[in-house]
Amino acid sequence: MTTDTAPKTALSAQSALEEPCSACAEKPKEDTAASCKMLTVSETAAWLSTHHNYLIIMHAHPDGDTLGCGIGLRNLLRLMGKTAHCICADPIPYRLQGITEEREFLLAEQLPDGFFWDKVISVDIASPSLMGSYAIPFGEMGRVDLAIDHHCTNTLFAKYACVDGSLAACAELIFDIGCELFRWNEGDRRMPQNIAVPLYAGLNTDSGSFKFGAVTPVTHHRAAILLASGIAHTKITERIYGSRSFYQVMAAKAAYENLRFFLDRRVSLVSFTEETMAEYGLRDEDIDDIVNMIRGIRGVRVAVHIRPRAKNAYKLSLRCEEGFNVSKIAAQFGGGGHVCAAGCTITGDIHAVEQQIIDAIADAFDAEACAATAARADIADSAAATEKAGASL
Ligand SMILES: [Mn+2]
Repeated sequence: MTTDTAPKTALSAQSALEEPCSACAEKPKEDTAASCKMLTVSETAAWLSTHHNYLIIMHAHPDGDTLGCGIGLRNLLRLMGKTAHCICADPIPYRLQGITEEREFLLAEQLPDGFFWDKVISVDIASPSLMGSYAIPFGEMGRVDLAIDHHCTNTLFAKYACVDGSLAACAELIFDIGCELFRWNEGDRRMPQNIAVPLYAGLNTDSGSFKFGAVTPVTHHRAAILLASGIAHTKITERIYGSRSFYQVMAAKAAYENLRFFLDRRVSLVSFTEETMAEYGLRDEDIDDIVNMIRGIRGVRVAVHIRPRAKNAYKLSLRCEEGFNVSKIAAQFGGGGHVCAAGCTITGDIHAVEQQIIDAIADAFDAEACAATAARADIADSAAATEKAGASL
């Protein structure tokens, strides 16, 4: 167990924290990483046992994983006899409202009177900017005590971090922490439903319904234990995937009308501007799935969805086939994410933003082609050398 006396200011870089992540070999940024201490799952469980009043922050524009982690962790902490509340800078999309039975709002101003937290935890958040309006008061002021995350691009902005970049969902980490404390993975102990439901929703959504490359036998083992708790999994997935709103259908229609291809049809791209959003009456949550819709097209290696974020700023969602790495491209624009699913924000007018992302992808394709040519030349050289050596015998 570690003590709670981490230095509050960034000092010299600690070499141990700069080890490349095994999943994507990205390095955390040195300045923010300097004072962060990594915790294992069991150290995290012990840390959670030590303190009493927790505030949990989810990322803005919440997805199933951040919500599942926030609500699952909150209910886990309450089971431990702690006080815990969650906050999220943006409203919960309709399809994810089933994750919590309480239909509560999760805004900071709606926290109960008299609640004072002594520790702040972020879940599924790779960097402070992803907290939306809570980025400055919490993330950038260095007020996050513990970051629990599965992004290998985590900037280690918190005092402590429990990060495993190899996991399909951050919910798997909350699951492991819960099992460390309550041994739900042993014998016939059952995880309470108010923890298993949000964790299953997080795991199912972030793993692409168990389709993504990060899914392992252990992922399925965790899912098996969640199902064994008796949750109504079809009810959860029906709410999440089984119905679409009128506006989600309008978003799909607008996306197909705006779909374009670049670089010999290896890149599919849909841009939504403020005008497109207004024309179809779309809100941000209506267009979350567009990038996945334009991803599974034969011959397309990278899918790009561009949406308005602020005045003259656009958010880009990137997806790619296995063997390519969109998190590297997102990182060039200050973003991040996973190898096959990443995002970033670029400022400028829409045409300039499109040009920049296409240029970056073209450069990556070129670099890939150069590497392939060099590898072929190496093989040819070594074949020639072998032949020469054979001839001289
Ligand atoms: Mn996640």
